[in-house]
Amino acid sequence: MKVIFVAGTAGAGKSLLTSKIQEYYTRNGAFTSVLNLDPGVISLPYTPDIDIRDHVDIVSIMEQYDLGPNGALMMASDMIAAKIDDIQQEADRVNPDYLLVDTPGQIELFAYRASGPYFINNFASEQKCGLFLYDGVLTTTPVNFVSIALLATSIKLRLGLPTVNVLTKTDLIADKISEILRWTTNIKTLEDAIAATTDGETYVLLTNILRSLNVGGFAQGLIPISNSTGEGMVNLEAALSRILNLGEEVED
Ligand SMILES: Nc1nc2c(ncn2[C@@H]2O[C@H](COP(=O)(O)OP(=O)(O)O)[C@@H](O)[C@H]2O)c(=O)[nH]1
Ligand SMILES: [Mg+2]
Repeated sequence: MKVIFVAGTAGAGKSLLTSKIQEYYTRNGAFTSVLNLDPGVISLPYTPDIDIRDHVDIVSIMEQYDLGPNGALMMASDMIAAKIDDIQQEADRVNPDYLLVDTPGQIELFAYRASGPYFINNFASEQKCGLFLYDGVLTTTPVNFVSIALLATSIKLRLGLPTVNVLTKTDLIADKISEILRWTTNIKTLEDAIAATTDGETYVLLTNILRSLNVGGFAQGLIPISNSTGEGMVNLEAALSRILNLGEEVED
């Protein structure tokens, strides 16, 4: 079993991408299951094979501890760690080639509290990797791009997974994609875009952040995809394979 953790900001397309990867892998003959790790989600674009909501119930937490939705969501996210043995057993019983893990909508509850990293470190599998989704519609200005790259880097530090970076919703930003991709491959174009659109403190801050991010090779290989049209899925599968299967394609 190889595990892919799908992470990114709320609304970036994690759940929809999870369903699209499952479809893609299944079509190519790989036995692929999905674990929904978002205790607060109401509807999903796929049927989860394993579901944290079977173990952690937001409504009863709200009632039992007299909490509002945010407090209950925090508590529910913390409880993910306590349910790891049950989830592991279910996953081992299903034993797919690939287990896709759709992470909580609020990335900070998963990445910055203890339970997410704990779950990742302690879940037993052959291989693990992460996907980080840059929300296409939020990534179109240099300020937003650097801000999300900073978040992606911070989350990579927290989760400690080899990570593939993905730019989602390319169908909605067709006129911006080539510019964004240029920023990732030629840092000078991003510096120029920052210089052209910001000044003062913002400029100084962004330029300094960019310098540190660049040392870590921050957005290398950002893969543009659309969950609506399926564009880019082949490239995404190849990038995942490079990490998970040492370059082998998904089996037929
Ligand atoms: N046009 C378009 N919409 C998308 C794409 N990916 C996700 N969405 C939409 O964005 C919204 C949030 O997606 P969802 O998968 O729930 O995001 P999550 O919060 O990261 O799990 C939904 O309305 C999706 O239909 C995409 O590639 N293109
Ligand atoms: Mg979701």
